[in-house]
Amino acid sequence: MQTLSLASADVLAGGAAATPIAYPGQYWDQMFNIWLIVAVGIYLIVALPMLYFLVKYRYRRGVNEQGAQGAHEEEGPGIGIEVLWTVIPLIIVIYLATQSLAFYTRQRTPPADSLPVKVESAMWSWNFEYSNGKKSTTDLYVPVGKPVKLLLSSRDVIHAFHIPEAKTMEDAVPGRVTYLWFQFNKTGEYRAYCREYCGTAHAFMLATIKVVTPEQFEQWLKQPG
Ligand SMILES: [Cu+2]
Repeated sequence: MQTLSLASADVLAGGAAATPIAYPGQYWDQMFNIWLIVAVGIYLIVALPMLYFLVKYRYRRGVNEQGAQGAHEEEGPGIGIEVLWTVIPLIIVIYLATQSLAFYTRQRTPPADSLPVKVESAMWSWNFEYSNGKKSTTDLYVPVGKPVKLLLSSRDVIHAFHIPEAKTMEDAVPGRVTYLWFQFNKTGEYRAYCREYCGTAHAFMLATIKVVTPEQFEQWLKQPG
């Protein structure tokens, strides 16, 4: 059900109707697209008239060489246009700020039915523990279509758990528990990396996220070990 509600939220946010490969990556893509559209729009509104005026009012010998003396100081651009070019950018930046805050909140707030997994990092490995006590190293098994909340800690130095496909990352810091959440909507294997330089074997500090069907996951979870 969570998959459905997350997917319908995407449609409301103007995203693609097709289920995305992973959350919260999808939210970042939507935000990127919104900022891109706004930025390109503003660029065109500014740059196209600029190019036109550049040609129209270019210097030509003997043509209007004195300029309209004092005209700007006396008349000014007018209060109407002043208000217009103050209010419109204000609305745009308020929109971008609230939109960004909404996306940020979604990507930082694990859905209520998230599957909790403890992640202990150490030079140089990732160790996972599920709520029934089941442990694994390097391989993180998760069910497809289900949000997963990772509770990160570290035994030694600062590491960072990074899942490129889900566009999410969080530091694992000694002495405290940090978190991130993600959800994969397609079975398969995805890579996770340590994204905080943590010593000699940092580059080999990898994990594999094995996204399996809920049945396979339940079966795996019940196996001792
Ligand atoms: Cu590391």
